[in-house]
Amino acid sequence: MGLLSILRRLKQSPDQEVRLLLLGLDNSGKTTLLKQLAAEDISHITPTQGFNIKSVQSSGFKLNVWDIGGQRKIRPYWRNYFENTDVLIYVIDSSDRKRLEETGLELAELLDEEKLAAVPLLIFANKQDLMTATPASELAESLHLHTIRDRMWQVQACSALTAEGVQDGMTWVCRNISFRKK
Ligand SMILES: Nc1nc2c(ncn2[C@@H]2O[C@H](COP(=O)(O)OP(=O)(O)OP(=O)(O)O)[C@@H](O)[C@H]2O)c(=O)[nH]1
Ligand SMILES: [Mg+2]
Repeated sequence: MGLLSILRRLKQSPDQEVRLLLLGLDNSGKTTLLKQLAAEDISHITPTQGFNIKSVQSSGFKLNVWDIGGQRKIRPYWRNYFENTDVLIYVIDSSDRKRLEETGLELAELLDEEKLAAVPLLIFANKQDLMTATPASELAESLHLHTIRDRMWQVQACSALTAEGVQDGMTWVCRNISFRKK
């Protein structure tokens, strides 16, 4: 390693801490995604009753990822986690056509939250490994995502099960981190 690159590394460290909030309906795959990000075993995941948090390093950032349970009775508690969020990651089960409207309504409510105003939004169109999954572009259209004009946003097709598309999504996240609190 050359002197310059060593100096550059020293200058960059310590990694900047960022807060990522993972939300979405129950069964959408948030915890599976979180474990995939942390390179942990994904074979024994049960519905989240409270929340999980993990820290992962990426692109010179220390990403503190908060995964909150998505069951209907837990959703009122989502708001306790809004503060200081740098990027909101919204996870959708692309194969769950029956709850597409429900997930759209929850997302619309989040976009109206003052504490999440202008926070960049990544939507993971998850479970793309399933034959029955709706393509990400079609989801974007159904949810009228093109009407979002008050923040940066992106839809990323992925499978938390196979990890396909997950890194592409995280690359977008790292490029769009907002440092509103600094
Ligand atoms: N086929 C497929 N199954 C997935 C994928 N991601 C998650 N699952 C499965 O979906 C189910 C729910 O996953 P979880 O990660 O527990 O979902 P969650 O969003 O954390 O659910 P709550 O904690 O209840 O909010 C599990 O059986 C996962 O194995 C995926 O990309 N493809
Ligand atoms: Mg969970």
